[in-house]
Amino acid sequence: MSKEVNVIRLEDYTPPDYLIDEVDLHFDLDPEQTLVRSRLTMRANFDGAEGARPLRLDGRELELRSVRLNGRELSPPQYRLEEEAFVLPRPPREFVLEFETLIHPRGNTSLEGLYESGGNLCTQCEAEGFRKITYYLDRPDVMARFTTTLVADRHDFPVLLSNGNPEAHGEREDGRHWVRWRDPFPKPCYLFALVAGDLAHVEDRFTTCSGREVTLRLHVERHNLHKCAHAMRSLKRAMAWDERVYGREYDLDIYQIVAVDDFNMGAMENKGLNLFNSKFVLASPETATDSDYEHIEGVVAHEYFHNWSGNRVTCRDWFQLSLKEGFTVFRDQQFSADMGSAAVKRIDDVDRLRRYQFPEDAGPLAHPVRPDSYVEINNFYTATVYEKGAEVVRMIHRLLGPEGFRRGSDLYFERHDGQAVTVEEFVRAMEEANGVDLTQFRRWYSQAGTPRIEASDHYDAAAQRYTLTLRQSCPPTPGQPRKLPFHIPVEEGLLDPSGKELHGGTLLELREPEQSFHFEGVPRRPLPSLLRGFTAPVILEYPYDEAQLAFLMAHDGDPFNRWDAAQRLASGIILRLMENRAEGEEYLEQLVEAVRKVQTGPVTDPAFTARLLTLPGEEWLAGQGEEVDPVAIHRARERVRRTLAQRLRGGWAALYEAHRESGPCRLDAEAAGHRSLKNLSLGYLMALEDEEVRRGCLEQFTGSDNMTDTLAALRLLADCDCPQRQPALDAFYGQWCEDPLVVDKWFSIQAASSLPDTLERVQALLRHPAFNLRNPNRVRALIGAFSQGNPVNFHRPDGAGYRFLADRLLELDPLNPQVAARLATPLTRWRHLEARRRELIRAELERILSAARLSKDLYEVVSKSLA
Ligand code: 7MF
Ligand code: ZN
Repeated sequence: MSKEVNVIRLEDYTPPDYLIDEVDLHFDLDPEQTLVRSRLTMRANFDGAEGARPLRLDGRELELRSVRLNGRELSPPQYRLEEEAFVLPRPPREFVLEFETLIHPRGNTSLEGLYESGGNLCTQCEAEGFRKITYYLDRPDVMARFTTTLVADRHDFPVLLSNGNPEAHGEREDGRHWVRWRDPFPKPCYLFALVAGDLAHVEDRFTTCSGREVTLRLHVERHNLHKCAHAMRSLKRAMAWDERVYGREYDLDIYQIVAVDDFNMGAMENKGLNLFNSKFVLASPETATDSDYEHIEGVVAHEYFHNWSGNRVTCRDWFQLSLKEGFTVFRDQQFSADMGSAAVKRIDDVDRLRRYQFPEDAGPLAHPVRPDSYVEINNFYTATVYEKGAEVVRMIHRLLGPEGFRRGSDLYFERHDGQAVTVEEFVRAMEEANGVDLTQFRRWYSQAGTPRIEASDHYDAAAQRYTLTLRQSCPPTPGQPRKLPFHIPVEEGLLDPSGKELHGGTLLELREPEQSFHFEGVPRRPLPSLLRGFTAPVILEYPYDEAQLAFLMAHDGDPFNRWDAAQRLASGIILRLMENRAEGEEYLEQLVEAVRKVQTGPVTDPAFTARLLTLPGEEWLAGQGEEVDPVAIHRARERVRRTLAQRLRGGWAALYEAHRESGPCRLDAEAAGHRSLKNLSLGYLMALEDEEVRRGCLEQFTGSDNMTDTLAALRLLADCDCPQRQPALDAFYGQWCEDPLVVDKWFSIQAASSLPDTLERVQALLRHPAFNLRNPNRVRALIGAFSQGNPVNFHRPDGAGYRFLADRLLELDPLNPQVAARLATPLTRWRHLEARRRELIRAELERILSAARLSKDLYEVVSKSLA
């Protein structure tokens, strides 16, 4: 590490020396220059007998105009300004500090703090953005009551919003008006928000379980008013669900959501005033896909659930991020499972975990769910903290059962309401409410890496006894060469040769490095179905042969394991074909027959069947091997896809026809399931490279009345070198060029195409008038889709894909370091690649590192990747 960086460590945590009880904020808003006045009512939080301690308030890029202590203006050396702090050497024990600072929203391209988006002003403060607004104790264990007064031009900014309930408003002579908001709940400053703009809204009401009336408002640009219904419906469902399942009621008179086009992340749970990336709010059947609808429901619920898991009970420090994020992701997953098909939801969540979190846990940036150090906290909003954190909460839920978990969550919310706490308090509430000991289980929070379980078995026919032996291990991760054994819940079932369950649903608790479990009275040698429902975030290996996997795929009583068996079967075959091993061909026959069985069998849940027939992703396949060539993986997978297409052509055509809807598009989950199976079938048919199929695909593209079918067809056309390709892409752009969220889909489809000239096309699209490096959605749609969603082209053997990404990172970093650091992820995933590509990536990482001015964000990701 050449650069001097400040490493923040969990072990260094100390409580704040000063607390803030009340904050009075006053904003004189203007895009060029905003005057912020703050009045902080503060007191010492240490024993006075020790003498005074200096007060250090965080602040970044602020222009200090004046500061008063108890009404008296201060000047240096009464205070001191540092690069990122205001220091008062000897404050009294109780005092009022008043600041006047200037900030410049229009010049703020980092989209953190107060910034401008589409002519409106808005804020993003999590994790440490508030310090870019005014001097403050910018840490989550300082909780204060906020009052916020917004003053702005009435014409440009008719709508003025902040946290809490509206209290007063008025007009001024000079064409400006003002609104005052008061939030009665003490909160850390990361939950602060303001919005000023020319926005329209839709309004609804929700009556809480105790009979209180809550006003719900969704603020969007006027031309998007017709795209709000789904988000509003999702919000009301989430509110009712949290009352029913967790006994949690909303607590203010009003709940508002604002859609913003320039937003670094998905959304933000600011108290009473959520800010959303417009992509997770706006939907209409013509412009949004079924998966957009699902994501919107999930994100709206996630942010709403934070009102309790995050806001009423918040985090003591940022090492505890998973306390609110892991728990809230688990809650939104439970909610979505209740709203639709639970089996499909579980498959999608696990698929996501394996695709994003497993590689993180196996790479140079691996860290525990509760990290013990960081350089830039924004880099720790990771799949590990979120998705693995949710799996850890899910394991507690599984170990305690739904009622026990509810007892634990009730105790947690009641005991810690209004507090800033740690993961430890969460686990302890679960323990105490249930009289259990989770000491060993806590290792899930402190040890990184994906544990492996090797399963083996033995059947004693004479004694009718079946013995299952599980051995666990966990690979070394940065800073953690050796691991202690985890407490792992493993649900199992035993199948007899007819497919009947001999024994099912038992939860085995693996605690030792190696442990055997005995099953008595087993009449025949059973086939084990292991880790049903994916009860733990581990890699479980058992020496299944292809016939056994095909059997489980058809007969397992657990739908998740049916899917998992299909994935195992297909992965094994693809990897063997890649290594040119002869038995690959033979096993391919078994896959064809297994797929034929599914194709011709009864379909009860089409969305599930679609998952069952989807081949494992290239990233996941790559993660299975070492010294991997991503191009070879792509070819082997395509080969399997083509074989399934050719051998089962009639079956795919029949499925396609059977799941076509008649009449106008319906938006319910059932209709969406049919579309997913229909479009999967079309995908196989398109692998035939058949002119008639292409015409049919174009017909679907042209004739569709919904974005799901349109986009599925366009994606397939964009992936084939055929005459229909360019006209379809042009027509799509022509129709949707006014809608940036749809244009993003157009960028992504082209960037994800497996055609050989894709990188050159992506480079040309950088100069397209609709592309804008300052907008995170555009960046992710084009550059992100290429580098994260197109392995065969990103990993071009000449290294041009890596060079392209590194160039973009260097351009983006000075504008928006958070997004740049996140976009760098594909360059951190080199460990499993073959030597030449590893070297090419290393060279690009070194080139980035040698750049003159690198942000902390990008520096941390790149330097850790090289270590
Ligand atoms: C659903 O967690 C799941 C995860 C931080 C920003 C939203 O509520 C959030 C914010 C990031 C990454 C993922 C999500 C969020 C953020 C997210 C959104 C919806 N507190 Br960074
Ligand atoms: Zn969250």
